[in-house]
Amino acid sequence: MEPTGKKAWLLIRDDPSRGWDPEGEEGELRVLVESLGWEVAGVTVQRRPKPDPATWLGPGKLKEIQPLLQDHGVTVAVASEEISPGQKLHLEELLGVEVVDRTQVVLEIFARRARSREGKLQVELAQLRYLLPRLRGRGEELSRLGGGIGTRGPGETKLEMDRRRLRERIRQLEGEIRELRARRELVRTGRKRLGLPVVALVGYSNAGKTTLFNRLTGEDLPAEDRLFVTLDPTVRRFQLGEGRQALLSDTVGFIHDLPRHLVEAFHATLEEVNSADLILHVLDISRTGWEERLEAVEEVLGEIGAGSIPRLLALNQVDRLDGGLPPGTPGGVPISALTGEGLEDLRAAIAAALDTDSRPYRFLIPYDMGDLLAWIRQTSRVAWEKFTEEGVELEVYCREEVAERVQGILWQRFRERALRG
Ligand SMILES: Nc1nc2c(ncn2[C@@H]2O[C@H](COP(=O)(O)OP(=O)(O)OP(=O)(O)O)[C@@H](O)[C@H]2O)c(=O)[nH]1
Ligand SMILES: [Mg+2]
Repeated sequence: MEPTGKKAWLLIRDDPSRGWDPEGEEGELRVLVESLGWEVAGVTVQRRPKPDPATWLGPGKLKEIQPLLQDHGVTVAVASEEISPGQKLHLEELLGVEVVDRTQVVLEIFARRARSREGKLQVELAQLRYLLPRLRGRGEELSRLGGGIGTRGPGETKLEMDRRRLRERIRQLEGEIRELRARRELVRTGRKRLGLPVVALVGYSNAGKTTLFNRLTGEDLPAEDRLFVTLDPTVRRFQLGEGRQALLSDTVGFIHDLPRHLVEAFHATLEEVNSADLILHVLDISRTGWEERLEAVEEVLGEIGAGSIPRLLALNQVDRLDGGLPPGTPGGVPISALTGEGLEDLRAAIAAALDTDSRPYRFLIPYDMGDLLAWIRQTSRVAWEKFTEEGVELEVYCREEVAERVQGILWQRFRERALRG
């Protein structure tokens, strides 16, 4: 846990139409705020289907809690959803303390967790895009940016100058991210040439994606009981059983209402998910609120354009269940990434899911083409093999692109032989 800093008061707008119960909302906001090392001194929930345009929560309620904040020595109030710059200003006036919203909290967690250059650039971009419409001429928000002092043009106010610098920095970041994105695209193309299908792990933050990734690939990436431990995508080979292999990618976890700025800025990272052959959705089935988390992940998948990629659901953390699976559990493979329970079933289910767009092909592979034979065995399900005089004859179920490649290699070999006479 990071060193304690602020004393926070949570403000929650309970909106029945959002389908989130206020306890779930409160629990998650508390975890988010505590991840920053802030202490939660109290919570106020107001049932309010529509936010007040000026003050977000009702002004009466706010006046009522103002002295409470004073008594508890609260230094910051946290709004449970993104609020407008005007609402923030009014809230600060009414409450007499700094007000931040959930988006800012999430952005700050991301900023603290980012390790790679790409991760840092993406977080900074998201933060600046959030900040730009909120600059109010105080200029102090810019102190985080550090760096040189821009020169003021003739007649330009401090605020205008700050905005201009911010826009310049945003443009610069967008350019750098574009370059990184192009490089990532190249790496993906290279991977495609391996011919192995790509399985992308997705899921709510803290569901157990990295723990499962480590189990399946034998890696040792950090997995912890905190939100947003993973920010950078990692891709590794893993075994599907019967000698078959695929690539597995681990990436940033989702939460409900993932700030729009983050989804946009993390496009390069999220493209790992978009380009997958199969999405393996890891759901923590042991904790209440899994329905909402399932829904939230589906929503983000839709937002990033991955809605039509085939899914497989892994019902994780079954070791924590007392009885069986909770009523209404959707179809999926029950597993425990921690104990390893169910992982063989999961591998088989992944293989089967990848086979859905496979068709049967028959090949004859000469004995001196051992590499090709090994590659076919890794990428495809072998129905039968026969050792004949000319080579190994086999029937496999594979995707068209794999079959085309094998046929291409065999054809080239045939031509070389024919030319030599
Ligand atoms: N009991 C139990 N705990 C698990 C299981 N899978 C993961 N955990 C724990 O849950 C916590 C989160 O696991 P991670 O693998 O970091 O989760 P994640 O989905 O990668 O999370 P982010 O990267 O933060 O989005 C860790 O403390 C794990 O030890 C499981 O099957 N059973
Ligand atoms: Mg992780």
